[in-house]
Amino acid sequence: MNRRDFIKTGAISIASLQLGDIISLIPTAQADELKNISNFQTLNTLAKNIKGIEKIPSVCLNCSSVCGMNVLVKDGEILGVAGNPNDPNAQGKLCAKAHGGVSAVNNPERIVYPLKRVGKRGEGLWKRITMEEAYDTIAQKIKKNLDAGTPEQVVFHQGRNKMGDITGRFMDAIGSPVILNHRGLCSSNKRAANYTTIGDTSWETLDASECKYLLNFGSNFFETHQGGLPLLKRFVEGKRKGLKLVTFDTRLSNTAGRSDEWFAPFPSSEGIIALAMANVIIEKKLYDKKFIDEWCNISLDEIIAFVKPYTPKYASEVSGLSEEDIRRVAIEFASVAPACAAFTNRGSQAHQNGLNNDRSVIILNALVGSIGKKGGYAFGGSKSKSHKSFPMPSPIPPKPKFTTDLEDPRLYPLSNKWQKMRVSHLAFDKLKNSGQKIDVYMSYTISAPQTWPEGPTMTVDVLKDESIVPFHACSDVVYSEMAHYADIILPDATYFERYTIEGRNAYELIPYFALRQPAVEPPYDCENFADTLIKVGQRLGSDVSQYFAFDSYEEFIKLRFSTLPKREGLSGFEYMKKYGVWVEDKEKNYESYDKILSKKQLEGSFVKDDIIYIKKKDKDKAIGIMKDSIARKGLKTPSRKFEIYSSTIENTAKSLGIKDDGMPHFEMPKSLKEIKEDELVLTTFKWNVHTQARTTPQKYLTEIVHDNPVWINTATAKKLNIQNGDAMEITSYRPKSGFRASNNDEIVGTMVVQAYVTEGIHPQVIAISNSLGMNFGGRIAKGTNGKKDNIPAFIKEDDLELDGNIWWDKKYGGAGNGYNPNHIIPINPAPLVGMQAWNDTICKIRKV
Ligand SMILES: Nc1nc2c(c(=O)[nH]1)N[C@H]1C(S)=C(S)[C@@H](COP(=O)(O)OP(=O)(O)OC[C@H]3O[C@@H](n4cnc5c(=O)[nH]c(N)nc54)[C@H](O)[C@@H]3O)O[C@H]1N2
Ligand SMILES: Nc1nc2c(c(=O)[nH]1)N[C@H]1C(S)=C(S)[C@@H](COP(=O)(O)OP(=O)(O)OC[C@H]3O[C@@H](n4cnc5c(=O)[nH]c(N)nc54)[C@H](O)[C@@H]3O)O[C@H]1N2
Ligand code: SF4
Ligand SMILES: [Mo]
Repeated sequence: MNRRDFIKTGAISIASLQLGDIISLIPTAQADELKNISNFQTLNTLAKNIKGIEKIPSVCLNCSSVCGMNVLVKDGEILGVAGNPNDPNAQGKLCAKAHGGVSAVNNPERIVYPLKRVGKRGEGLWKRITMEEAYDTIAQKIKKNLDAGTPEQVVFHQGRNKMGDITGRFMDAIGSPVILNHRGLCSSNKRAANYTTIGDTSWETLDASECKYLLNFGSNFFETHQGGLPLLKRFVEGKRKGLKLVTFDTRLSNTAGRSDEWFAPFPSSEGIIALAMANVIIEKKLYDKKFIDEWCNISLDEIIAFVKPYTPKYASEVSGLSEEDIRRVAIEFASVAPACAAFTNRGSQAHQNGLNNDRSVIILNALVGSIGKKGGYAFGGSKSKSHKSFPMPSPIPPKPKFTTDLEDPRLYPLSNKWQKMRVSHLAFDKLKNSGQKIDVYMSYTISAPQTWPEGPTMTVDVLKDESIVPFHACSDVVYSEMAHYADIILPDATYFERYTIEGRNAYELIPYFALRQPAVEPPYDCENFADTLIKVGQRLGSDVSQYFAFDSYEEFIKLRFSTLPKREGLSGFEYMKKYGVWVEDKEKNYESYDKILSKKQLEGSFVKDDIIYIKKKDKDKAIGIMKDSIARKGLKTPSRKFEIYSSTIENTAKSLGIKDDGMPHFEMPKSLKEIKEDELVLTTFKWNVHTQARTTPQKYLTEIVHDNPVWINTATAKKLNIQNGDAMEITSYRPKSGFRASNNDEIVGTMVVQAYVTEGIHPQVIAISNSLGMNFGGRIAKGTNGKKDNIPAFIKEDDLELDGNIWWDKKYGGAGNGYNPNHIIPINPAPLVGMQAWNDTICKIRKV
């Protein structure tokens, strides 16, 4: 039965669960007979019925690259997706995950009703309720805190939330600053490195199609990366013109394997490799003197003195790379400047010293003058029209005037300096061990029990404890690891069924934005969480409801687009619905810092120490820099120049009693420095067909990858008598510095997992992917066959492909659902920024 029939026949064919019925959602692993029924019709149907297919422009959200797509719809049913050629970033390309994502819509294990917990938290007993009851219950819990004057006890925890416009408005309206997110797990060191040096951006936007040499420190952009597909598309174009790619990854990722050269450095040594390359570039006089003189905030002589100690010999000792390679690659890189770029990602930044690693890499671009240049370390992505540039409907709620230690931790002052990056991986520990109380916890697109360090242990302990988390409302599309610990589950619309104003770094360096719009209606009681919040807001009394005087999120988006000029005779909203994308009529944004400020821009400005300011009430705002008596825009750092030395870092460190002269420096994290011969470094990575915790319930993707053995080097395995496929036990230890530091080998956890023996990894490193090892999320995520009828909260009709066809079920000799490594990875925030140092975990292994 297809989706249209679900909708048409309504109540008769929907799930058997009646209002008030109670059911158990603890996953039952009743095996079914393997059946050879295949009902895979999508592609066939698509080919046969090519006529009459509607193309609805929208935006993919199966990962954070947000590529433009056309959703192919016939008779109210999604047949598939194709790239939207109007999208300037992905330019009509999509990856496998985009196609796999379609299965989330008609997933028979989708949550389609609001559910209320009965029994104990985590017991898995649920009662079907109405959406009205859900709104009222949540509103009442929140109202209690508003009446008591404790709005900060209402916490909103978001993951990849693309509707900050409405969720932020909601939190502002109720007066709570406590918004937690995922950034400290993801990219805050990298962002902080870009902000301290360039100031203008949290993220580079490589001009790869024009580039001749890429130095990749720990990005796997063939498979992952936050702008992966748009970058890869341009990389391929560059490659045709002779672009060379050199990758530093501890593991032979698909990017490393397809690079011209792959080096596997010792973890955390990326910074010293980059600094040694800087040393070589200086020694060989391959630097761009003009850029340094004009745009760097320290002189060439100061740079010479600063890089002096970082010799190729020193870097070789630390990283294991040869001196010759470091020299040669540095020379090759600098020789093609400015059409070259050195860049980073989680391989370099997810360390205790990640901020310095990434700063050291970015500085290479400044030395050779490729910052903002054609083919270089371009940026200007932040100039893309983001949802921030659209007006918010009035009245606009004021921002709360206070913060709490939960979302604004005093120990990590740089976490929220430029952007709200938080250090949310400390939040659960704080709730357990500090006095901060909360009352209402709302979670949205986040699966902390799965994706957090110590998620399956610490996070779950806290979420289960009703004295710490008295009330938890979770919005989700499946019965996830997070939903299992909720009191109310809100059935969300999938990203095929809702609106969002989207946009990312503009890889064409021309501002753009996109619209995600519903291609089909959400089924049953499913509702965009934005609409749910609007309805809850309307129930919170006039102080709050005044900010939610619109019927729906669609109306909210229309109001926000109301200032767009007409195009092709269409209103902004109509234009966006038709094309999905708006590209500004502008030139490519190269060397934005060199732009001359216009008379209009300079109106009311004054100059102090060469910096141009505009008078503002609170603090004068810097808008440019005088150079040879000409007013230019400059970079958005305090000095308006590229900052090799950072006063922000020096001063922040001082405020915490940490010694730091503000220059990037290399210091190996204590645990790694003191690593013993029988110890290894445990690292993690992401799969090409999985995204975090969101794709595992999607059948085609999980059919491709459902297992994640631990990568171990052949020589290391041989020493321990471990063969490919053997079970091995990993024991991990607390870090020797930082949060909960322990010098006594305090164990975090152990896990037994299969070995994947390969030459493709550093001998002192092991690697395991995340995204798998789910306890919930349905039969696909669990890797277990079972009868659909056991889980009547979901769409009643089963998908015949799932009905007993999960061939990787352990019961049939398959690999099962894989492993989640996060219970053995310690919470480990890096200094100043608080980024989780995922790749610094010391462990020991033994054959079992
Ligand atoms: N070991 C290890 N752990 C990691 C990482 C790693 O490399 N290694 N990576 C880290 C990184 S970079 C990040 S960003 C974090 C991400 O971690 P998360 O933010 O937790 O992951 P997501 O996959 O974005 O969110 C998953 C949740 O959103 C739900 N969901 C999916 N679609 C929808 C929807 O449309 N609506 C609603 N309401 N819910 C939805 C899913 O069912 C799931 O419960 O994980 C981190 N964890
Ligand atoms: N397919 C897919 N795409 C995604 C995502 C996804 O989950 N799946 N997630 C999105 C998100 S939220 C993010 S943050 C990005 C992440 O994008 P990336 O940062 O590119 O991905 P990761 O796999 O986290 O890490 C990149 C590489 O770092 C390597 N590495 C680990 N430790 C070290 C080390 O100590 N040194 C060095 N040099 N390398 C090391 C790993 O082997 C891995 O290949 O991808 C985004 N895109
Ligand atoms: S890279 Fe991410 S956003 Fe782009 S098509 Fe693939 S899953 Fe979708
Ligand atoms: Mo991430």
